[in-house]
Amino acid sequence: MIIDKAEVIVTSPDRNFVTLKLTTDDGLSGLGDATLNGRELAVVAYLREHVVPLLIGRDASSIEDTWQFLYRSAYWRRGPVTMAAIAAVDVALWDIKAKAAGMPLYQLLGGASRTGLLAYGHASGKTNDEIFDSIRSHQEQGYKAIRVQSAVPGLNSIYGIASNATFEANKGVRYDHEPAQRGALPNEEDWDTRAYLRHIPTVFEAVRIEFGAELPLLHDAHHRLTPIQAARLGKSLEPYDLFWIEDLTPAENQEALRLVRQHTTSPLAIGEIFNTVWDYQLIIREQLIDYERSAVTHTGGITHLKKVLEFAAQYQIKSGMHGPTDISPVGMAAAMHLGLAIHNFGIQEYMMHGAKTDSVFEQSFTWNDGMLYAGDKPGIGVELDLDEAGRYPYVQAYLPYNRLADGTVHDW
Ligand code: GCO
Ligand code: MG
Repeated sequence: MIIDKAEVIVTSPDRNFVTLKLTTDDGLSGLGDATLNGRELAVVAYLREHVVPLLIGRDASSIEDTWQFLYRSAYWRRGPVTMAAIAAVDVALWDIKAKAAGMPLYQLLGGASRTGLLAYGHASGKTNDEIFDSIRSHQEQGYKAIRVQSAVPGLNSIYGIASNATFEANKGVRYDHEPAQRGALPNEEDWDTRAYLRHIPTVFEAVRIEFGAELPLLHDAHHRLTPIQAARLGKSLEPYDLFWIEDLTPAENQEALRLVRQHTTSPLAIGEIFNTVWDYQLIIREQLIDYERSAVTHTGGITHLKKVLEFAAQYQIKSGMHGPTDISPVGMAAAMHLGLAIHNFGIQEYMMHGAKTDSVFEQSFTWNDGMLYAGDKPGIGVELDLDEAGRYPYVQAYLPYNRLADGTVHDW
């Protein structure tokens, strides 16, 4: 099993995706997701210029050795570009190994620890009534756990809220905020932490009154708060029994969560922008979080994320893998196989992709009654239609950013 071909495929059906396809001399192929939203081409160049030449002629079955070789030989370790590139190689090699074994990947990872994966979707709205409609639409689609994001009175835009058009078109379920096709410059949004902290508890109070105590609810603060503001939000949401509050403080500062943890029993999740176990070292050891949010795609693939999650398991911390639409179906499938195999699975984020994306990536995972099922096809169970992919060339797209009322750039 010698790697004799490595192709980096860029396609933009509903948004940009970067996929690595490795082929071996005995005709097996594997896929890995290398999508880094808004910085896609940096990973493309990293792969094409620096990684592909190292792969040709290597033994496709040496997954751990290839991982260590790519990580250590670069000398410049970690970081989202490097780790997304390594992740793509790693997942493609696992896909090949599982195909060679004639097994779905989760079997090689130890076999299934559960029958399916509980997933959560994204409800949002500008008013409480819109949020209620969006929650109901999600429930009609089967979702049993729901993230709730709300507009804040006085602010024009806010993270995680569907535009009117996408909300209507997708009946509140599929929305493509942070889409491709944003044009040449990023959208500027506005932010006011005090207004947000006043408003969000009223939203969760209304949602609990409308939907009762049972429904697992989640919320994402998208790294916008200081530790003391985060502590206050955690405390003020305690009566509404959230499944988790995510990314309360900027993720770079692990120590910030010490203060938050001292003040609230709301469960905490962080890590969608982390890339390695080193980013988690302090918060796992000090038990400052309850769920770790890393995606296979951004955290060095199956090989590395499995190690991070095993470390987390020693402290009863569970997985809550990142799964927005900027993770491709290849990345989602990899997450499902890993989530099925590990003991400490918590929940999987799942935003459905659009029809065009589904036409490029032929998927065998399924969605039924709020649960994801990885399927039993050999490998990760996703194939890429190169002709379809070729119909959708790359589109320059940036994530939005925030400014405060006085013009200061704030965390987005
Ligand atoms: C989430 C995330 C995403 C990110 C996006 C950035 O919880 O799903 O916060 O919505 O903003 O992945 O590319
Ligand atoms: Mg998030």
